[in-house]
Amino acid sequence: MNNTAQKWTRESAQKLYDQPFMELLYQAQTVHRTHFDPNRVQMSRLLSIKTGGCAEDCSYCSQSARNGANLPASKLIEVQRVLSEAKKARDAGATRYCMGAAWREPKERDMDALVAMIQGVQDLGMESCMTLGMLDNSQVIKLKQAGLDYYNHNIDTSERYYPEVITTRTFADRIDTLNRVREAGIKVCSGGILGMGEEKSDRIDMLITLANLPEAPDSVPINMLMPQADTPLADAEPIEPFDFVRVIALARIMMPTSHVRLSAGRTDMSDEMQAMCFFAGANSVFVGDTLLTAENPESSEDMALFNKLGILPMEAECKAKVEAAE
Ligand code: SAM
Ligand code: DTB
Ligand code: SF4
Repeated sequence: MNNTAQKWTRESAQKLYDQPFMELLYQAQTVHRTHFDPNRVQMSRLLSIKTGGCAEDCSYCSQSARNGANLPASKLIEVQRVLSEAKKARDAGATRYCMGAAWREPKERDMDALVAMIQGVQDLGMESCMTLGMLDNSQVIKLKQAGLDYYNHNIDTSERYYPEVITTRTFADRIDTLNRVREAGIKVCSGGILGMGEEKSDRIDMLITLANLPEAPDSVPINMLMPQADTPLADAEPIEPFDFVRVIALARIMMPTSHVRLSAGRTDMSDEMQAMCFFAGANSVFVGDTLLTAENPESSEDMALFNKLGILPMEAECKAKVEAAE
């Protein structure tokens, strides 16, 4: 349980954020050590199960049909293909399999295949995660009954900045889906993107919204914008690395028992920046050379970095359960 007894205000969160860098990092690492082994990082693998042609207008995304990126739209891929990819990911060390679809929301006709994917991933002894856009109550219940462990649905930025980035849905729509997912008993994965031209206060406000949810998300992905050609954010000013690390540290302090995921954008980070993020409390990454459509570090590069830092993979809870039952 990630019950957030403390309700964060802008004042209390900003006071933490504005501390000297070393104080902030020391505090974040101290919090981190009270809840986690600082040398373990959870490893998830992503697969795009339906790519491109999305009806939403997210300014950062190559998959929006409304942006100029013109990524060809594919259909939902076959269950067997998903499961053979999931098996490869498991054999390469991933403990959670995350399936993403470029949808505003799933259609009724897709539900049976989604259920089969969840069950297949579970049978492989991995945790399952899906990110499919908005969900209604009956869809949430079907996914829960199939055994879905996590649902990813990012708030992306602050409520103030949200309409500058997306106009085809509201911040409140996002929170509604998050509440439905949590109430159905599926673990929540929600975070955002840094480097979209937002202010420091937007980054802090995004974390306040997440930490002040009725229950803080179990996973908090912090993405660094990967600028995509022919999208409105193709030329966005990159975020200063120390500012990025500060947000990771703040997320760790404000959501002490959540997994903070160093998500998209690692190909543009030095080993030293990633190490600083782990020190600041990040304890989850996506592994494998592709995210949904964009690049991620090669496995060999990640293994070399983890070996240099003495980082070991974190076991999945459900995998441990499967092994104990055998
Ligand atoms: N369509 C679903 C949705 O939007 O919820 C699921 C897939 S969507 C690609 C998942 C998340 O990936 C987005 O919410 C966003 O935070 C992140 N993302 C997408 N494009 C990105 C980019 N170019 N750089 C960094 N993060 C990105
Ligand atoms: C999240 O916060 N980041 C992942 C996952 N959730 C679904 C997606 C990153 C996408 C990066 C751009 C791409 O691969 O197209
Ligand atoms: Fe569609 Fe998701 Fe991309 Fe937005 S982020 S355009 S909803 S795939």
